[in-house]
Amino acid sequence: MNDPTDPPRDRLFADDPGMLVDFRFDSAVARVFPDMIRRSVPGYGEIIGLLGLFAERYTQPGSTLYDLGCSLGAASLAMRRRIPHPDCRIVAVDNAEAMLERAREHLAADPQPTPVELRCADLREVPIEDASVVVLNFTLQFIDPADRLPLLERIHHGLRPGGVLLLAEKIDFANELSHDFHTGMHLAFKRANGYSELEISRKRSALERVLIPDTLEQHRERLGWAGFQRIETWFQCFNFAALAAFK
Ligand code: GEK
Repeated sequence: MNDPTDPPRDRLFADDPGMLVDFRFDSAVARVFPDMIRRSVPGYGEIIGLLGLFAERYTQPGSTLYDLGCSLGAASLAMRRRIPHPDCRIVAVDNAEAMLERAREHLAADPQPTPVELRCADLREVPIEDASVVVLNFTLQFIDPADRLPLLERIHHGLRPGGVLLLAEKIDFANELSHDFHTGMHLAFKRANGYSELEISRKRSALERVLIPDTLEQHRERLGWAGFQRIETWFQCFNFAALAAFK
């Protein structure tokens, strides 16, 4: 039986014909987002928790942390719990007001002292300054491929020496066998989490032109072009991976 305090269940692609167009981060998505991402992205909860650990280790005194494409603020909340310095702040950015509205509520209910500035803006236009940690958690994949390198260059420029970019993405595979294996396992993960074939195929069509994944090799190469010195892959589950890129 469902606990009445459970987050609302994602049935967007089961019964909303409006979602048959391109995927949008609107109020319907914001309402079910925690359930949607947990049932769709293997390792999401683990990654969010570990972002807190990165913040604990890599936040520099007096610096700014950025959460770009913050959605409901999960990464900001995880980092805020473990930032070891009292004089830091977090800038959390999203261009979907419906997502930010809920992020505002979640942050207000959280007692941690680090200030979080929520900005409704296109993350491509937000200045990155005096940063020690920058998070792009499942967000770069939604940015126009032509804008990805300039964004990473700006992030690199805005990081202090020793600062880190934490990048998590859905990934593609150049090798067909690898592609089929990982996407097949992801499909099994979604089925096991209660999504029907219809929901899975409708969501795939809605995301087709909106979420464009790169391979891990493309990510590593581009991060190198942007100036990052050292790149570590610290998580992978099927076609989802997380990287830490150090300045
Ligand atoms: C999490 N990081 O829970 N400018 C600002 N925001 C954008 C842009 C843009 N150009 N494009 C997309 N977004 C979160 C999860 S979700 C991932 C990130 C997913 C925002 C968009 O509005 C959405 O909130 C977020 O990026 C992507 O750790 O839904 O798979």
